[in-house]
Amino acid sequence: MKAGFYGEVVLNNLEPSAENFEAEFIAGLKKDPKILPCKFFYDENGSRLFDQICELDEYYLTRTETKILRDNIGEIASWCGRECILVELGSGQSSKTRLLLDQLESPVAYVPIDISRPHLIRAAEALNGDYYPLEILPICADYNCPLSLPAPERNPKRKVVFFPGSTIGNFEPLEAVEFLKRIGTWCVAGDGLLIGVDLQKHRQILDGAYNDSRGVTAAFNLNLLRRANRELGANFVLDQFRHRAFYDEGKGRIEMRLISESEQNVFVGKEKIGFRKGEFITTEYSYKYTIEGFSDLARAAGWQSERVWSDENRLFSVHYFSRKPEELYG
Ligand code: AVI
Repeated sequence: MKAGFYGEVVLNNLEPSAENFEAEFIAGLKKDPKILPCKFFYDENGSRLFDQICELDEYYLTRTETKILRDNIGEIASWCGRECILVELGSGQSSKTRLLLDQLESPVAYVPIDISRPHLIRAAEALNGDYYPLEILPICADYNCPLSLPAPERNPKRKVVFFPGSTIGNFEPLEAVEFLKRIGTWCVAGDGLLIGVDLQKHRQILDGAYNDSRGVTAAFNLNLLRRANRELGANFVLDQFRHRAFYDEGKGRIEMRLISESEQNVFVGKEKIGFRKGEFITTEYSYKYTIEGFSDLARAAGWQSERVWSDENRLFSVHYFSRKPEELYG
């Protein structure tokens, strides 16, 4: 533990059980076409591979969002206001959070929520002490499931939900509306949502970002099968599946797939799953929006657009929304 440590970081553990993984995994493979929820990417190895993706030259999202945050951090912090409680969804390494915490005026508490427990604990402990007397209240959970937030010791003036990385793009648009509505139930009128959203752009840039030349995204995608082998006793032969991501311009989304190289049967526990040669599992959608399109989506969920920041090439956007009073969206 480091010097200046402010008490123990106490983890609120709502980590999903292994049974959830097994049931949802098998159900997804029995669908036609086969599809798995992308939240299963993030075991410890998957989270580490995702961190590596974020450092790739081709994966412009992380560095562009970081630059937007850095270039506008004073203004962003003033939208958040003084003595806020910052709730971060899918906090990972909490690296962008430091930019905010360095600039926020007397933040009361930081609540990182992440599905990967080791990752979350490491990140929370690394922050703890550096921002004394900020309370750090980590929650290990699938933030898609209902959860209630812990009460900090001091009363915050405003709650700000921070959802960077364009993870909102991994929801189908209607699910994204439902999700943003649910986030709204944690909030009162005037609370904030600071959210990173990837923008629609030339397909060549997107193809490169999701089919990187070093094969890190391929390893990240295939890790899902490796995880099933380890945790569910499945017998996927990894080199019998190939990663491929492509951009569907009409739908404005990247589709990530694992394509079967041969006709084969795979066991997941006692379940036998058949694959035709060329048949694929969809493992992720990553929607890309226009600024207006995303503002409309958030408005439908009860959030009012206040300010949008972007980079000079219009690759990525960071939005600040306020929770509308209930009578305006109910
Ligand atoms: C976490 N999420 C926003 C990433 C994305 O870009 O959709 C996940 C990812 N998949 C492949 N590369 C990165």
